[in-house]
Amino acid sequence: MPQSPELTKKEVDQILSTNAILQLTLSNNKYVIFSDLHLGDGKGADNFVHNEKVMIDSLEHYRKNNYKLILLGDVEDFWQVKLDDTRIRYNNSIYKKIREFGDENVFRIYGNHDEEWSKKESDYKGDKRDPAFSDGREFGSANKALKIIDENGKTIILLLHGQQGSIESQLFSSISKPFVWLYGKVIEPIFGTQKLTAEPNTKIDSNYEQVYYKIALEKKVIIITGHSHYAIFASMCYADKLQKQINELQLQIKNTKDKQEQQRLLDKLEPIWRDLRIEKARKREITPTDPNLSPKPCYFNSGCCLYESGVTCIELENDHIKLMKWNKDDKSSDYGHGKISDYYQMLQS
Ligand SMILES: [Mn+2]
Repeated sequence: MPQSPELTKKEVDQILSTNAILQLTLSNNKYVIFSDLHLGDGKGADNFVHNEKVMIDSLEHYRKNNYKLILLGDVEDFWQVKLDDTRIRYNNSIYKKIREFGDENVFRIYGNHDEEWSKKESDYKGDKRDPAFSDGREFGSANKALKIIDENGKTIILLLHGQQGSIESQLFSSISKPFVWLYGKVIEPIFGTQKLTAEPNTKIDSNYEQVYYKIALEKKVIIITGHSHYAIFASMCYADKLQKQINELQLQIKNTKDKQEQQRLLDKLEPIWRDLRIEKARKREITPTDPNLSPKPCYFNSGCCLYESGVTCIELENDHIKLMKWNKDDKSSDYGHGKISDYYQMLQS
């Protein structure tokens, strides 16, 4: 589905110009941003379930270190599974770990696969309460976007899932129910049955990153999205980071005589290769921004929680921003970090 630059800009303009968007401050605060878990029911179509443990461990880490949690959309996959079934599967694991942050420390932004959280009116017949919170809030309680402001109230960072401006989201905003309880009634005549069997990480148009990058440049604001399942730090893609890691490890292997050490490095190399192969297979090895220029560090993407080897997230701590990868085997790794004020300043010139 194409990403319309005009539509995206219009929607971002609207979000930037309204005071009705939740605002958070950076100073003395720590936030961790996760998106695109696509929680299902733990069965065959659930692409998240293999990362359940690493997700629990990372949530535990951030809660213990006093982070606030930002859920940047597509936490559930209502296109495939009903909330009641997702709740049954994850209530005592992922949702429990989220609730442990405390309701006041969790901020939910809705995406296109969990858009139901935006809707006060829903035909869903099941339990509409949000399992990410203890206070019983229901559909209609989530945020469209979130602004990180400085001490003068100026927006430094805009956070949104990223479905804004996609033709698909335009189509479905007029339909008040998700796929799964509409099968065969509305969706099928529009897309045919093929669309319904697609994996949850739907193909996002290749101009997606460029569109948000250009808007960030134009609006002179740092933008963080999810949605594409494509982790980006400071306008640089995840595949570039993986390639850099591989090069470094290969050099180490070459310079090592010790057979055991060589094997250890090779074992380390294997999952990184695997992730890079996946990135390449999904044609995500693209330069997300203008290939003719060195990109300004204004666009970030939290990636997703569906990687074969783990999950990615973005940390904000005072003036620092970091892209983290939590691996199933060897804990966490830093995929890029820097100072928000530096990046913001570079954007103003
Ligand atoms: Mn999405």
